[in-house]
Amino acid sequence: MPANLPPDYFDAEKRYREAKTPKEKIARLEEMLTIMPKHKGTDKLRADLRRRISRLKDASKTKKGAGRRESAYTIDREGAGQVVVAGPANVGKSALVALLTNASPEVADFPHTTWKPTPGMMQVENIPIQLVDTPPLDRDYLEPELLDLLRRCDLVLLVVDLHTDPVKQLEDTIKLLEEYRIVPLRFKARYAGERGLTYVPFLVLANKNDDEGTEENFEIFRELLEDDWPMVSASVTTGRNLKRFQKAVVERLDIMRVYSKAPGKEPDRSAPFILKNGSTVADFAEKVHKDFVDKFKAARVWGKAVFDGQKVHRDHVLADGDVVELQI
Ligand SMILES: Nc1nc2c(ncn2[C@@H]2O[C@H](COP(=O)(O)OP(=O)(O)OP(=O)(O)O)[C@@H](O)[C@H]2O)c(=O)[nH]1
Ligand SMILES: [Mg+2]
Repeated sequence: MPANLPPDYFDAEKRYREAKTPKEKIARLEEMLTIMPKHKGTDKLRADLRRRISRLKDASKTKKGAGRRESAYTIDREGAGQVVVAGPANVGKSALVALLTNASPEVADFPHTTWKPTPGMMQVENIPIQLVDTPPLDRDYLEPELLDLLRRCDLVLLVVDLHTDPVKQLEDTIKLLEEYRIVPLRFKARYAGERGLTYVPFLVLANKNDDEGTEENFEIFRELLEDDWPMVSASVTTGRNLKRFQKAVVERLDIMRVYSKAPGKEPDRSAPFILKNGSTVADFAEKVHKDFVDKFKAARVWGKAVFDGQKVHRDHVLADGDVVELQI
């Protein structure tokens, strides 16, 4: 589609080329962005302008700073797991992070709104989970640091839009990541013998399933997919199925909550210890305090799978919601 730019735009571009300082350049680029008409034919151009503005802003910040360049992609893992919200442009990644966490990334009705990752904490009952909003996965603007973030995280939440060819969105994204040696852990067997791959757990979120009327889109999407993806469908806008989505995230992170209890006292249920499913009493003790692993003599457990207060061995496998009293 042609861009059909108005003459004003070319005047602004000329002024941009004449600008000398970064501040002036940013102002001129912003001017070009305002003048540029908003339609499909200018998507890429606007994206490019926003990227240049963001780069310039970054660069001028670093200059003022104390030397070392702190990348926006250096995000400390917090809470029970780091979930990177990734996917094509305009699918609702930022809207999801803005709605479910304390962060407020910009949401807008055009592609390439996001240029930088933004972390926020999502509370699922009493489990804090970190969601990281990211720029769209686009071949033309792929930051190596985004790929590194995806390699390191605990779960990739791949968001697609049920209104705009979700099958293609999913397949293209997976293909792109595969080129950079990032592949779904679930399909590990397919890559047997290949080297240098990073296997990451994925969860697919088919977004914009706003009401009963869009449920059929989801059914069709699922039927058209060749692979059996861990998947959930919801709507950020209407809030439909978001609880189910949060539950799926916890399941995919493969975690459980265990509470610590002092003798004769009630446990603090607002502050669970988060452990991988299948963890034992010894793993729990280590989490409470690294000296405890060797020191504790016995443990008692209250929970669904045991008698209340039952004495257990250090290799006893715990279940979600268990309360443990370590006897030191
Ligand atoms: N109908 C509908 N629209 C949604 C939903 N979630 C997000 N949107 C809209 O989709 C558009 C894009 O949302 P963003 O959150 O900016 O999308 P993004 O994936 O972060 O986009 P980029 O930053 O460009 O990658 C906005 O107009 C949102 O209001 C949803 O569940 N239903
Ligand atoms: Mg965004």
